[in-house]
Amino acid sequence: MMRKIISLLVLTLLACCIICSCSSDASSGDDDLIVVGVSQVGAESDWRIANTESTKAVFTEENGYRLLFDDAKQMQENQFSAIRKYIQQKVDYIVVMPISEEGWDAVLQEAKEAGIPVIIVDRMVNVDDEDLFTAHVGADFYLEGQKATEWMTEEFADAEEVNIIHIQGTIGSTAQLGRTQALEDALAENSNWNLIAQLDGDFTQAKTYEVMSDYIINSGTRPVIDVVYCENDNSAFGAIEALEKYGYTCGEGGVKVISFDATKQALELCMEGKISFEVECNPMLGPLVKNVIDTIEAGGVPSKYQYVDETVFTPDTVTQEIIDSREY
Ligand code: GZL
Ligand code: ZN
Repeated sequence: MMRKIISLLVLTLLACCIICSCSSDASSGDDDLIVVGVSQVGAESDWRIANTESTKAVFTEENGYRLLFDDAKQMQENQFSAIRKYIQQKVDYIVVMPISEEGWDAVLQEAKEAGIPVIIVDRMVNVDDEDLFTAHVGADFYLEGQKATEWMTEEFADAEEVNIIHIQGTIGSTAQLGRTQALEDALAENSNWNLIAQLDGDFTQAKTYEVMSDYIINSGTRPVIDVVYCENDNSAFGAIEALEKYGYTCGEGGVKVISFDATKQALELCMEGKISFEVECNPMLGPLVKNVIDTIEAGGVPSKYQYVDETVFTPDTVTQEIIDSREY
């Protein structure tokens, strides 16, 4: 008798597992929504938050989508598990904002074998086979860096020596690699430019404040700083906080802070003169990603690489009107 009850229990349990596993199949939902699984880096910066908002704003039920969203909290492992979860759920598309360039071949191969198109957004992946993704929507980070170094070349054309502190973003991310390469190439071109420190600010205000403060405190004699090249705005906020805490002024007659992203808060600081040069990096990529998916849904082939146009700002060009009109 007991044996019968146990086997009945096991059978019921088995039946439940089968039912719930297929109901977790996203594409078998009872609607004809296009299911998009998004793996986002995290929420490390204002830029990232705007990028997330731009993505959520387009993949709505009214637009015909069901959005599955995962915040990886800046850990690549979490991105891998999110993508594998989406594959299991048989989503229609996978969108990845990769935290760094390396390590993606295996998980993207699994998505390819599952027949799920992958769209890479913002930063890039460095994979052997570029067929592992359908399209990349992002920016030219080296060009962004070049815009900054061209400004530096003009700004310091008559300077004897230029002492530069370089605050890098998340090491290994395309944004860091491109913006760093541009600065390092310009350093090689200008023998009177001195890289007095290269610090990892990880794209956050807190980390940059910490490494910048440590550098100033442990420098012994007070360092002469002409430029702080910050690879994003949140790093610039942390650098300015530390510089002012230790008696430096930022702007005309003081330290020239360069930054990337052009968030509203940064443009306010630029208008105040505390940020001397601001390179826009556009986070509003949601519509471009939706356009890629809509093209595929309509039977078309999206262009493989799509860059967004981006501009620059200085204290002379930024106005309150520009700031008020910005989306992020
Ligand atoms: C750039 C993006 C960078 C931003 C940072 O496209 O990857 O990551 O510049 C963000 O603010 O953290
Ligand atoms: Zn950009």
